[in-house]
Amino acid sequence: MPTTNRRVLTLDEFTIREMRAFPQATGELSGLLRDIGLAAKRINVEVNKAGLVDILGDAGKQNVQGEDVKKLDEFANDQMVGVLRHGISCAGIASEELSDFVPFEDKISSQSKYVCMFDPLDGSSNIDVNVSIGTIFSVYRRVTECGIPVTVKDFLQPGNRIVASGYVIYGSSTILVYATKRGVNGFTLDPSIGEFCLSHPDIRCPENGNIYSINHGNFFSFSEGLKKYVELCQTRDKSNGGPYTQRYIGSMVSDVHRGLIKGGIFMYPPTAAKPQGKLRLLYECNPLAYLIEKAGGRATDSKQRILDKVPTKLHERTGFFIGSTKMMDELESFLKEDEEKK
Ligand code: AHM
Ligand code: MG
Repeated sequence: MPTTNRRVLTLDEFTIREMRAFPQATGELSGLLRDIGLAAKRINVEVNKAGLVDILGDAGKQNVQGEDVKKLDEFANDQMVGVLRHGISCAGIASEELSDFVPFEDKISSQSKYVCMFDPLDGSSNIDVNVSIGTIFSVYRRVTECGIPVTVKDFLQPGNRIVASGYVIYGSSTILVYATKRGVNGFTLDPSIGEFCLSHPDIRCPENGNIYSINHGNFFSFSEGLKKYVELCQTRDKSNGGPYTQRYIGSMVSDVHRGLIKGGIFMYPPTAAKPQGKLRLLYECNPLAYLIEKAGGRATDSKQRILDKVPTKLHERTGFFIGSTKMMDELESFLKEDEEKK
């Protein structure tokens, strides 16, 4: 019979160990992360059998952003809402798939000090073609007092107030990466025991890299500065690490994860079709920006730090640039030119 390897730390063991570093901690945050881990395991099971059951394809509806909703999106959303509603650590949620936030009004949940925001399945256009997709989440301390239903104020907080954020990627393996002020750690799902096990302790984003990630199809609607930066990526000489490699999965969570591990930059600027940008500040950009900063990288909207943006509505979109600090510095020197020309 195989013996358990006690050198492996599970997600639950890790979060409890982290909690012990704070004698005043109530365990609510560890509970919440455990709930998210549970939802992720259930989503993972469905993602893995997506080709086998009648879960592929559009659900025949559009979400609040006017985009097609896939069945798996709905399933993932239901799992996230379900575990958080029935857990004891979350007072309310907001989701990319729902038009409005949802307060959890039962006695236990409404006493909780945390709210959670998520994109239940990022990169969903990739579901039908077996490409990695993921769940992105962030946790904030509510600003209203505990005991009453949460309000929109609890959700419209800048990213610099995040308590924890992270993502799960359903890929060649399933990995959950999360950040708190204590750092960034990654846990790979061991399917034989159904547990997320610490596989990437204390992740640091390399200062520099040679992979850039952007949808080149939009090239002609990029700003002049951005066009020049992209051209530099392609033409820089060998002694300067060039030419850079271009990679674009179309699931931001996977593109950003690659940058976190290998070094790199991911860019989704405003385009002619999406003048405010495509990606959502609250569900997609803030959680990844918090995580990359905790790992030593940076994220901006080209004018300011993503985490300092004060949101005005739940489904707000933004331009997004994220990655290794040296690459971000260079990119910003080009984007500055655009600002100076205005
Ligand atoms: P989604 O949340 O509807 O899946 O959309 C977000 C995704 C990102 O993961 C990805 O980087 C981007 O949209 C791809 O968009 P495009 O096809 O315009 O390049
Ligand atoms: Mg998304």
